[in-house]
Amino acid sequence: MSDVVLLERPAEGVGLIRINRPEARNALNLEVRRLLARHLTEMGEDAATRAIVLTGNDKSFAAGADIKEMADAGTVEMLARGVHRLWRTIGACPKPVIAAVNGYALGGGCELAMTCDIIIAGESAQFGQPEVRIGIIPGGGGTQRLTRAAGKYRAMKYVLTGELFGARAALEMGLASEVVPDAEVEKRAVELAARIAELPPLAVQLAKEAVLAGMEAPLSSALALEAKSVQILFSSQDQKEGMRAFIEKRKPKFSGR
Ligand code: DAK
Repeated sequence: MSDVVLLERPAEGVGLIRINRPEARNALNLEVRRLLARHLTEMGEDAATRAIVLTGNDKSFAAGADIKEMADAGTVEMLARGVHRLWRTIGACPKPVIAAVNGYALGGGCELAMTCDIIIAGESAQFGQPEVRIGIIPGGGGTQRLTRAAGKYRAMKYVLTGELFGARAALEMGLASEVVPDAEVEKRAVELAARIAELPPLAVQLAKEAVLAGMEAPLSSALALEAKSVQILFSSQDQKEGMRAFIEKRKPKFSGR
C-alpha cells in the first residue's frame, strides 16, 4: 500500500486527508492526485463523513505539480494523463473541504487549496503561482481562481512574476479565510469541520452548491438557484427539526433526511 496520501478521522463526522511526500515538499505527482481524487470521491459518498480537512505537513501543504514527473512530457502525454479531469473531481466534492495550509502552497498546491471551500493558513505559510518561472502557466485553475479571489491587478502581479506571498497577504486579498499560529492550523481546521459536521448535511450541501454555482452565473440566475434551494430544503426533516428545536428551546437532532 502506498503511503503518499494518509487518511485520518480526527473528529466525529470529519475525514482528514494528508498529503505525505515530505521528501519532495509534497509535490503532487500523478499517484497523489489520483489518490486525492479517489478519497474525495469516496468521502463525498460516505454518509458518515460530513466535512473534510485536506492538509500536508509543517513544511509544505504542496509545492505544486511534480516538476520531475512532467519535465520531459509532451502535449499528447500531458493530455493522456488527464490531470484536468482529476482537478475537476477534486473540485466536485459535494461536502465542505477545508484546506489546512502550513509551509508552501505553490503552483498546483496553491490551486489545490483554492479548490477547497475554506482556507486556514499558518502565519508562515507561503502561497504563489510560480509556474511562469519554469516556462508554463498555472493549469489547475490559478489564473481564474486567484483572479476571482484577489481581483485582476493583484492576481496579475503574482501570475506574471511568480512571486510568492505570505499568509497575511493571502488573508488581506481574500484568499485565506483565517490566519492562525502555525501550530494551530490543523486543530482550527478540524474544529471548523467538526462544527460543520454537526449541522444538517442537506443544508450544508445546498449552501456550498449555491455559492459555487452562483459564482458562475448571472446574479438573477444565482438568486433563482438560491431561492429554489431554500424551497427544496422545506421538504427535509432536518428543516422541520431545526425550526421546531428553536421554538421548543432545545438542541436539534439532525438525521440528514
Ligand atoms: N516538483 C518536484 N520536486 C520538488 C518540487 C516540485 N514541485 N518542489 C520541491 N521538490 C523537491 C526538490 O527537488 C528537492 O528534491 P531533492 O533535490 O532533495 O531530490 C526537495 O523537494 C526539497 O526541495 P528544496 O531543496 O528545493 O527545498 P526548499 O525548502 O529549499 O525549497 C520550495 C522549497 C518549495 C520553495 C522549492 O522546492 C520550490 O521552489 N519548489 C518548486 C515550486 C514550483 O515551482 N511549483 C510549481 C510547479 S508547476 C496541469 C495542471 C496543473 C499543473 C500542471 C499541469 N494540467 C491540467 C495539465 C501545475 C503545475 C505546477 O504546479
